[in-house]
Amino acid sequence: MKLKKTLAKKIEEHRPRTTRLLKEFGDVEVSKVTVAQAIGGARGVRCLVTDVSYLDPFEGIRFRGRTIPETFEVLPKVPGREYPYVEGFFYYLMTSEVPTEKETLEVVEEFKKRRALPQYVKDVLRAMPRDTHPMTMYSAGILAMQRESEFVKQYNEGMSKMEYWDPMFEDVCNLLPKLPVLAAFIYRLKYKDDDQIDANPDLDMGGNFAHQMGIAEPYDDVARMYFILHSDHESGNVSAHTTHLVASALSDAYYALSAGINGLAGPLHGLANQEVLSWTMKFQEQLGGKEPTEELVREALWDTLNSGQVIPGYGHAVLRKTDPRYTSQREFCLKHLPDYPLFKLISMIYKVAPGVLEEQGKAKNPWPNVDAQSGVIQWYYGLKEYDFYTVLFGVGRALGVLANITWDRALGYAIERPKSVTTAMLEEVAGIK
Ligand code: AMX
Repeated sequence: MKLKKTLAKKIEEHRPRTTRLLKEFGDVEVSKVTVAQAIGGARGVRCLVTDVSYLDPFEGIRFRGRTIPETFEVLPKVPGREYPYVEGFFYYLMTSEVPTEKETLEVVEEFKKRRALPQYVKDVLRAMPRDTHPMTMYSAGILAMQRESEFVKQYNEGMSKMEYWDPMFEDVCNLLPKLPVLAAFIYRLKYKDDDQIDANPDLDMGGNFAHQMGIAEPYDDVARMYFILHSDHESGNVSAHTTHLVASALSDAYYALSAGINGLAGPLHGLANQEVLSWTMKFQEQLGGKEPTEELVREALWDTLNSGQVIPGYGHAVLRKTDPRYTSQREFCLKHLPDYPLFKLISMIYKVAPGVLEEQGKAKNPWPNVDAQSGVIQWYYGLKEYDFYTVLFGVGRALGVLANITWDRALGYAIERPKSVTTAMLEEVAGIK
């Protein structure tokens, strides 16, 4: 595969930079750690390295140096469709090079060969109670496939550190194409009486996902957009960091991704998209058929805050402006579903919520994040089972975190092991007698 050859070349080019930094500049200080950071989730401590994406607090995410619109613009598009191939995006994330159409199609074909879900995974999922959360099923499905790991096989046979990235890459390319298939299988198992739809050999990753979900066009483009938008958000977020942390112990891609997905399942992280829809539906129920107004939205948001809960979909640990992933999805809505009542309500919340959060004065960022806007699109295209939404996030997130752990192996990043201190030690540093 040209992808693998290009990656090998990029790795060779990159390795001396990391070696030089470590050997010649290892003692240079990058960041200090305050008491607030030690207690408060290491917010802002600069101690992770990734070149796959970078998150600027005001501009938002750049994938390999390109903004979201630039990324969509530059990648090869599926003929007749609005959004690029997810496979081409993966090529780009991995290598930083924009693939040609031919290079993209080679990945599309390779991924088709690798995407069939093993029967035992289906058996495992069918054995789980149907009311199991789909994120639990998704994580379990990934973990069940760990026995397939090429990395483990080659590691047990004995392999040089310099070659670790190769079987990791193979694991990633075996696992990634199965994820949308796994997600669609879980969806049809849980919500459609296990009435499964076979893969369509003519379709790319996004197209086949829509097909196996049983949702018509333009849902294929929604899937492509969604997977790309949710792929990566630099390395410190819970899902990316967890995947990296677990992989740092030389655990394989299956163990690492399954762990990262468990982190994504938390309501302060990926589950927020489910929470947004659940909040909105409850609000509509309370209205009992009345037209929503800005005043009613404001009251409901204050009720949420006053009962000690967070407003889902708003705020961010790093961002200090509206998330461009929110904006990108909003633009999709303005084009495809401008008059849809639920979109209008989400827009009304967008108008009111930042003011409410500012008035409350706690959140450092009152603006919406990706999760405030994603559910309405799914709902519009008929995917109303909102506890499934985080699985979609989890398929997208895999693209970024799996690219990252391949590079972790290539650059020989160490096992992660920050140092802890006791409360008494902090008190001593602070000068408390
Ligand atoms: N609603 C109410 N309170 C909020 C808030 C929100 N949306 N966002 C932040 N706050 C509160 C915090 O809970 C914290 O309160 P505390 O002092 O009583 O503990 C205070 O404001 C300061 O927090 P912060 O520094 O602004 O944010 P953070 O870095 O600690 O947390 C996040 C970031 C995303 C967890 C938080 O904004 C939040 O809970 N948002 C709602 C959940 C959500 O949308 N999560 C998805 C994030 C994106 C993603 O990962 N998918």
